[in-house]
Amino acid sequence: MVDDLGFSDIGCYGSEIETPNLDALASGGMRFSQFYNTAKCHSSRVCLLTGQYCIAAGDAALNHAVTSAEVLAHSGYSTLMTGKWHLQKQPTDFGFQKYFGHLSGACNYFAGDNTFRLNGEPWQVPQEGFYTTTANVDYGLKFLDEARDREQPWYLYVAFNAPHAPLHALPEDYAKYKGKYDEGWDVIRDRRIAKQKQLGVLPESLEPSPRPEHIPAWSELEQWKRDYEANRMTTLAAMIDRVDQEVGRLIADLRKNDELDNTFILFVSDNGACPYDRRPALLDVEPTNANTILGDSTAWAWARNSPFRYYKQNQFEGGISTPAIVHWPAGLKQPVGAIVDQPAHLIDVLPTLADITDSEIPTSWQERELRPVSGISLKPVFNGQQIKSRPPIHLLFASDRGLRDGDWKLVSFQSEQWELYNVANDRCELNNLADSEPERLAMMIATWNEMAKNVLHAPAKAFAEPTETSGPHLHREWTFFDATEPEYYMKKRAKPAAKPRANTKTPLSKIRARKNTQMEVVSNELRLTFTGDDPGIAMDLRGLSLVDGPYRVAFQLKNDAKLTGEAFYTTDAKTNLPNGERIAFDVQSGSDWQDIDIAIKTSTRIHQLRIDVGDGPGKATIANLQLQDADGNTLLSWPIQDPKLN
Ligand SMILES: [Ca+2]
Repeated sequence: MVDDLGFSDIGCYGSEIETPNLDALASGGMRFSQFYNTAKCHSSRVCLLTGQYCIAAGDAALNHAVTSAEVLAHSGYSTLMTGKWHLQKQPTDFGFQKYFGHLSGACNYFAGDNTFRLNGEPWQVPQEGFYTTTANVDYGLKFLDEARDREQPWYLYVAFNAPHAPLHALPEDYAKYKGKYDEGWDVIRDRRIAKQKQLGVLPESLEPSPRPEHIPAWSELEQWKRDYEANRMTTLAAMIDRVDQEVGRLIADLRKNDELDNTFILFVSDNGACPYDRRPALLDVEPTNANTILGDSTAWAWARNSPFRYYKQNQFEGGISTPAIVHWPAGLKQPVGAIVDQPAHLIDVLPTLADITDSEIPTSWQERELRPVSGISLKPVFNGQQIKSRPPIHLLFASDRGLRDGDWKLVSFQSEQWELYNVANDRCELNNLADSEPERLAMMIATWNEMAKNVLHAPAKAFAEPTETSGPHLHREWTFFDATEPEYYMKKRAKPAAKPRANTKTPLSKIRARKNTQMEVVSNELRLTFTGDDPGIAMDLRGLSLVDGPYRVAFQLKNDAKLTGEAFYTTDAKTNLPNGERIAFDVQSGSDWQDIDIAIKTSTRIHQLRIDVGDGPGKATIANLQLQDADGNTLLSWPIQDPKLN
């Protein structure tokens, strides 16, 4: 799995970036043209590993799921992983016998971070000669050799962090692409779409989405912006080329060991290209070292998701469509090089792995309450068959929603009005049929809600009524192309006008009790009495200056009931709780103080935070509530002691 790679970012899906090793897997295997991820990092990893939708599986806690590593270990496989984890605990807690990589969602490619682990133990990143993409394969090859020594079949999950920001390329890869993107995004995108049609990845008749209003024509850009933008894409291309080179090292190793024909290989991306521009523009730099960091570009994300609309996090086709290559000469009965247009999703991976290895997916597991797998085995596709019917594919990340049912797609941008498309002839989602197909629209909305409730077990926040769509879809962290100076280039856009919220009287940063909760503040303790559903506390941090994440939320808790605690947070100012990201944490019953420590694995700042520790009615006491940085330094503590902040 690669990270934040766009649909058209590799050669066999239309790219000009040189990816001969991946292209060879495709031409010697098969490709899917409608394979879906979840549009976001951690949720895609949950689906890939568990066969379930992210929320159903217990989100990052995985407490309602078993992983593919656990299933295959039970069948006698050596289970190996390298790269980005981005979930709770560690891979070695979820069935991987060997693990090298970083637990975090992203890190400096040359310097790493302090979340690296080797087989469960902290691992110090070397100060010289380190690059994550390469290190992942160094350890992958080592683990394979060890598994061969044990004469066991093996399962290796390589989770590259590339080409996720920060944009960082090895000097030799960077040099290869320098000057290659001076023509700009309009030309590159047109060329990619032409190649996609010529390859047969997309139909000749497909009408690509036009350049959206929030992206300027390359020809209109000032020279410094062109230079800066070309440099960003040069770096991205170099990072993707490096992934291909490292995949090539893996393939060479399999070939050398006479394992290539009978190894099932799947290549996918966790979400579409990322539009969030979170770094100031640096001009005249080469990001080929730990100290020079560039961020993502909204316009290049548009070109990289050719020919689709929108980006990472959005449930439009640009956010959720991934290249998906399967290589398995001994097992595939599809014509060599076939391109299959049957829809598939990352939830299908575990059922497929279980099917082709004759493994059983357990229905019970110690200390976990398992929920049923939602994916289906893709083995019939490998056998050259058409899957006649499959349940609708449910799409949800934070407030972005969608549903793929047969030829039809229901989609909503950040819970704005539902839109309806016939993707059989309008995969680029250009002709909204919501008004002309009211019955189908209502039926699909009902299905979306029913699945969110009964399949995902999504919290009530997921069902919030859509808001009116007024004007074009926008996000405040998309590149600010109107900037006249580099330092303003990533400036946050003005927040689009939002409906006033019921609790706008809440003072900034002040803690408040949620509905059905009474709170008494005594010294540094928060004494909570729950009188009904959804009890807990919420903090609004939007008026504060706050360093970027990751963070920890730490507190002591005394609670008279056993339950699962939940924390929610938002990473953009536009999203309001109850929308946002969810983290579950364990709470023990009893009268003793428990130490609660919740990791918030975001690389950006958080805006709102909510903690539910009860399941009402009941009582709980929270003491020493703090927001800390990843190193445990206190950033904020509640009740707020500084009167200025109250
Ligand atoms: Ca990602």
